[in-house]
Amino acid sequence: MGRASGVAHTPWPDDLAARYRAAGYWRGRTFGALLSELAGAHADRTAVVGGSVRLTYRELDDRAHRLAAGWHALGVRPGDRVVLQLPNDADFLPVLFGLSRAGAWPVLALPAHREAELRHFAGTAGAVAVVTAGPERAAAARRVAATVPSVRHVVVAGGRVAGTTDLAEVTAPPRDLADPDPGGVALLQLSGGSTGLPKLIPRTHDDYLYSVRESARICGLRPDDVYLAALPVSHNFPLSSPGVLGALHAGATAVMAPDPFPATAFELVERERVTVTAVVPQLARAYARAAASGGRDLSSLRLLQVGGAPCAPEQAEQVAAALGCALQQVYGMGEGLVCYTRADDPPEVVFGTQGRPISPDDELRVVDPDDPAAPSDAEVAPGEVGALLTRGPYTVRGYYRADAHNATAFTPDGFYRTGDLVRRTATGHVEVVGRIKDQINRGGEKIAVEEVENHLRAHPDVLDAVVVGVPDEYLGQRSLAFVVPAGDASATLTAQGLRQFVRTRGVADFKVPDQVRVVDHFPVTGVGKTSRRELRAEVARRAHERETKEPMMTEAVRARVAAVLGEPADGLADDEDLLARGLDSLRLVDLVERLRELGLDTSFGELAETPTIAAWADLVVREGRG
Ligand code: AMP
Ligand code: DBH
Repeated sequence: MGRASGVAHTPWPDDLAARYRAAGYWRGRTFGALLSELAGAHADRTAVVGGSVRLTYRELDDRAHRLAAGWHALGVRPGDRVVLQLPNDADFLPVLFGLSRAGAWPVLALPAHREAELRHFAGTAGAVAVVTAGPERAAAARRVAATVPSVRHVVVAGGRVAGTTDLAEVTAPPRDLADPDPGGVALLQLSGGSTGLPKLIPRTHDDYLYSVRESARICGLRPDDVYLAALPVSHNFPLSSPGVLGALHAGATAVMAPDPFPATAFELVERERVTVTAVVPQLARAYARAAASGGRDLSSLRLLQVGGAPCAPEQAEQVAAALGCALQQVYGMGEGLVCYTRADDPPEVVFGTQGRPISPDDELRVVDPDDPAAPSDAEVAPGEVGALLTRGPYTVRGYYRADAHNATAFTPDGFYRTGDLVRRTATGHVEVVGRIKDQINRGGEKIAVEEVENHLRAHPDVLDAVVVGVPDEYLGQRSLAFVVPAGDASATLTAQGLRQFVRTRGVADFKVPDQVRVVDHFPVTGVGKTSRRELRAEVARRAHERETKEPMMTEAVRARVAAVLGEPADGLADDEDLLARGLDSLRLVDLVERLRELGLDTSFGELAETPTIAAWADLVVREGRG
């Protein structure tokens, strides 16, 4: 073991492993053994609801045994990796447990992953099979199988696809298969992949089930609870925090939502009397708005978990009020550490922090983030913002087959560098302030983008906001805010109004977004988190276009100015003061209308601020269709 290539996972040091066992965190139980126990304890209770299928614990257990034997018959052996890409339906848990009983290690791909990602997972893991659903994903999986030699089987749920194995055929009479080592790998989670492709995270039976068990306890799950998996269930949050596994652990029911949108989720809440669900903040806001318009009985809901991305305190509070249930903030990562606000925390903690860790043995260090390339890892003063490092009984010590990356992603003493900027309160609660690399350096002034985003989100007409850094000739970087309006507020939201709003929130001037762009929606990652990477890529694309469009736009603006002035266009210089040239307020109003044709939503006041053709052309390129 150790960090040599080809090993399964980077083990915890012996002394710590012994301590985690002695403390009762690691109980030497596998996924398969857990399911057997649950089937004994809750045999006829409903374990899983997916579409029109309902499985009791006994049925789930039986299916998992048959699938395990089926995988074995296909030649899948202990330690083999299998890419698992199934949507939220009744197959997911039987397949997961079946693979686990066969000793295989599922690689938990998301339905949103495409061919390039699947190839990366299958290739890195050396997977022997890919399990997926639907004709398009099946076709992608077949192309992956054609190029990754280790892949011998493409298994497709829900029907026959040429050249693949129907999942329904992966079944055989239950047989005795050796229970895998509980200290060994149970599954490979995926990192969010904020840079490059997602990394594979080896989680052991011992460590993962510890986090599931404690999560279920912290969330007060009981047999009469009904958990709705609204987010894609292979993601760590809806899988394990406490997620569907936590629901099973408690003898409760896991309901699989085919999509996370309010119409679907609320119908299931009403029909199945759902008591707990988990969403990312963007969805939480959509739920709050949908709940306000009524129509469904949501009275069974007792707890809404919000996590995965930053949630502003105001919005947490609004969401809780709109849904009329308790709210819990959850800060977690596929690598391990999960923090929860607790049911008995005071409101300012529930709304204003992202909770505290699961385990008394989670070690958190908040260190100087100044130089990520040569980290000193010196702790900051208590209460100060710093980069979070963590290790503990369910946080991995290394990514799978990523030796080079592991050398920098972990400290020499085994702490995982989360990349998150946090502050710890005197009570030990964590406030996530931002990401190390999501800092904008605006002429030396550092801007934590989340801070500005939270101010924008506090605006009643704003559904969501993302701030990114844009290269700037003078400042190095300037800030650009993308804003999605709430409901039909798009007509009333203006760049100028939003900048003014941020100013009135009492923030430093340099934090007021240099530019604001109102958009319909954000690109999202597989689990529904806003993709900053895609937004940045779009900014780069536009910057490129801009270089080619700027001269064109300057001419378009010049022509319109000439028209309202009634003068020839070639007599108007780019940078002359047009107010001095007779562009009075009446004509400016006319010009506002004409610039609208170029996609620029501006005001008379904004134009008057810098009354030159060059400045307005710049506005058009930045904020109009330019
Ligand atoms: P992933 O790589 O998908 O496991 O995402 C983990 C990352 O999501 C964390 O390191 C945080 O950056 C972010 N995250 C998760 N939960 C929260 C939260 N409640 N607030 C802010 N950021 C979060
Ligand atoms: O974002 C995450 O990865 C996440 C959020 C909440 C997570 O992995 C978790 C809870 O377990």
